[in-house]
Amino acid sequence: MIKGILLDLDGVITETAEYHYQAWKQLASEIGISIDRHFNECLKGVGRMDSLELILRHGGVAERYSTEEKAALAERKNRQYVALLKNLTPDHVLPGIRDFLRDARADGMKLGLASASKNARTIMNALDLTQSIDFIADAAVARSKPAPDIFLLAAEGLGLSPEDCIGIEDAEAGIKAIHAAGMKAVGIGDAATLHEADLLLGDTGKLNYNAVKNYFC
Ligand code: B16
Ligand code: MG
Repeated sequence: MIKGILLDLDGVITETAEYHYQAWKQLASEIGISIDRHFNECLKGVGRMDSLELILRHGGVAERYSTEEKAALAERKNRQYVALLKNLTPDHVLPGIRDFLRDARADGMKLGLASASKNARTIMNALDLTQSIDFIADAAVARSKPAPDIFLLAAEGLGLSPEDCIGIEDAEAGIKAIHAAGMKAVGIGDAATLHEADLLLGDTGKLNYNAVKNYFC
């Protein structure tokens, strides 16, 4: 019997990956590194500093920057990302998500957000979804996915045991994090990257609350 559903944000509730990509691409080009959309796939669900490390390694310059310089680079990227978030409106909620949240709540399910983003609250406000969920876990106090921290924090925030919850994710690191937390995972995306998911759906339009509940109960 599941009592709580923990959702990822980027790639599940909305598609902020494109803004992350634009902001990282600009920063990378400013320091002489070229990244493309294919490379961006491996940044999905990965925290800010870990994403920067991957980009620096990709450019072969991981040793060139001090800890302070890396923090400044990440901050520069975040300023650009936050500026791009001004474009976000309630129309940017992915298909099926509003109905899913509404149906889950009407059935008494507790809903939590388990995003790696420190901008999660800003994004949920821009989407007008803050009132539709019960708890937003704080990415600042969690180790990055694939560590289970953010999902464990979200379950705790809802007052539930991990085994009473399922997680929904679009990234491989996220599916691993859900499993490491002792929960079952719904993957949104393709089988090539999300084959470890317990239930795999191609996109959020296929996310039907009753079907998900019946699958896991
Ligand atoms: P921020 P999710 C993740 O969101 C993004 O997929 C990832 O690209 C980003 O680096 C990470 O949040 C941190 O975001 O820089 O805003 O703190 O998929 O876990 O909702
Ligand atoms: Mg995601």
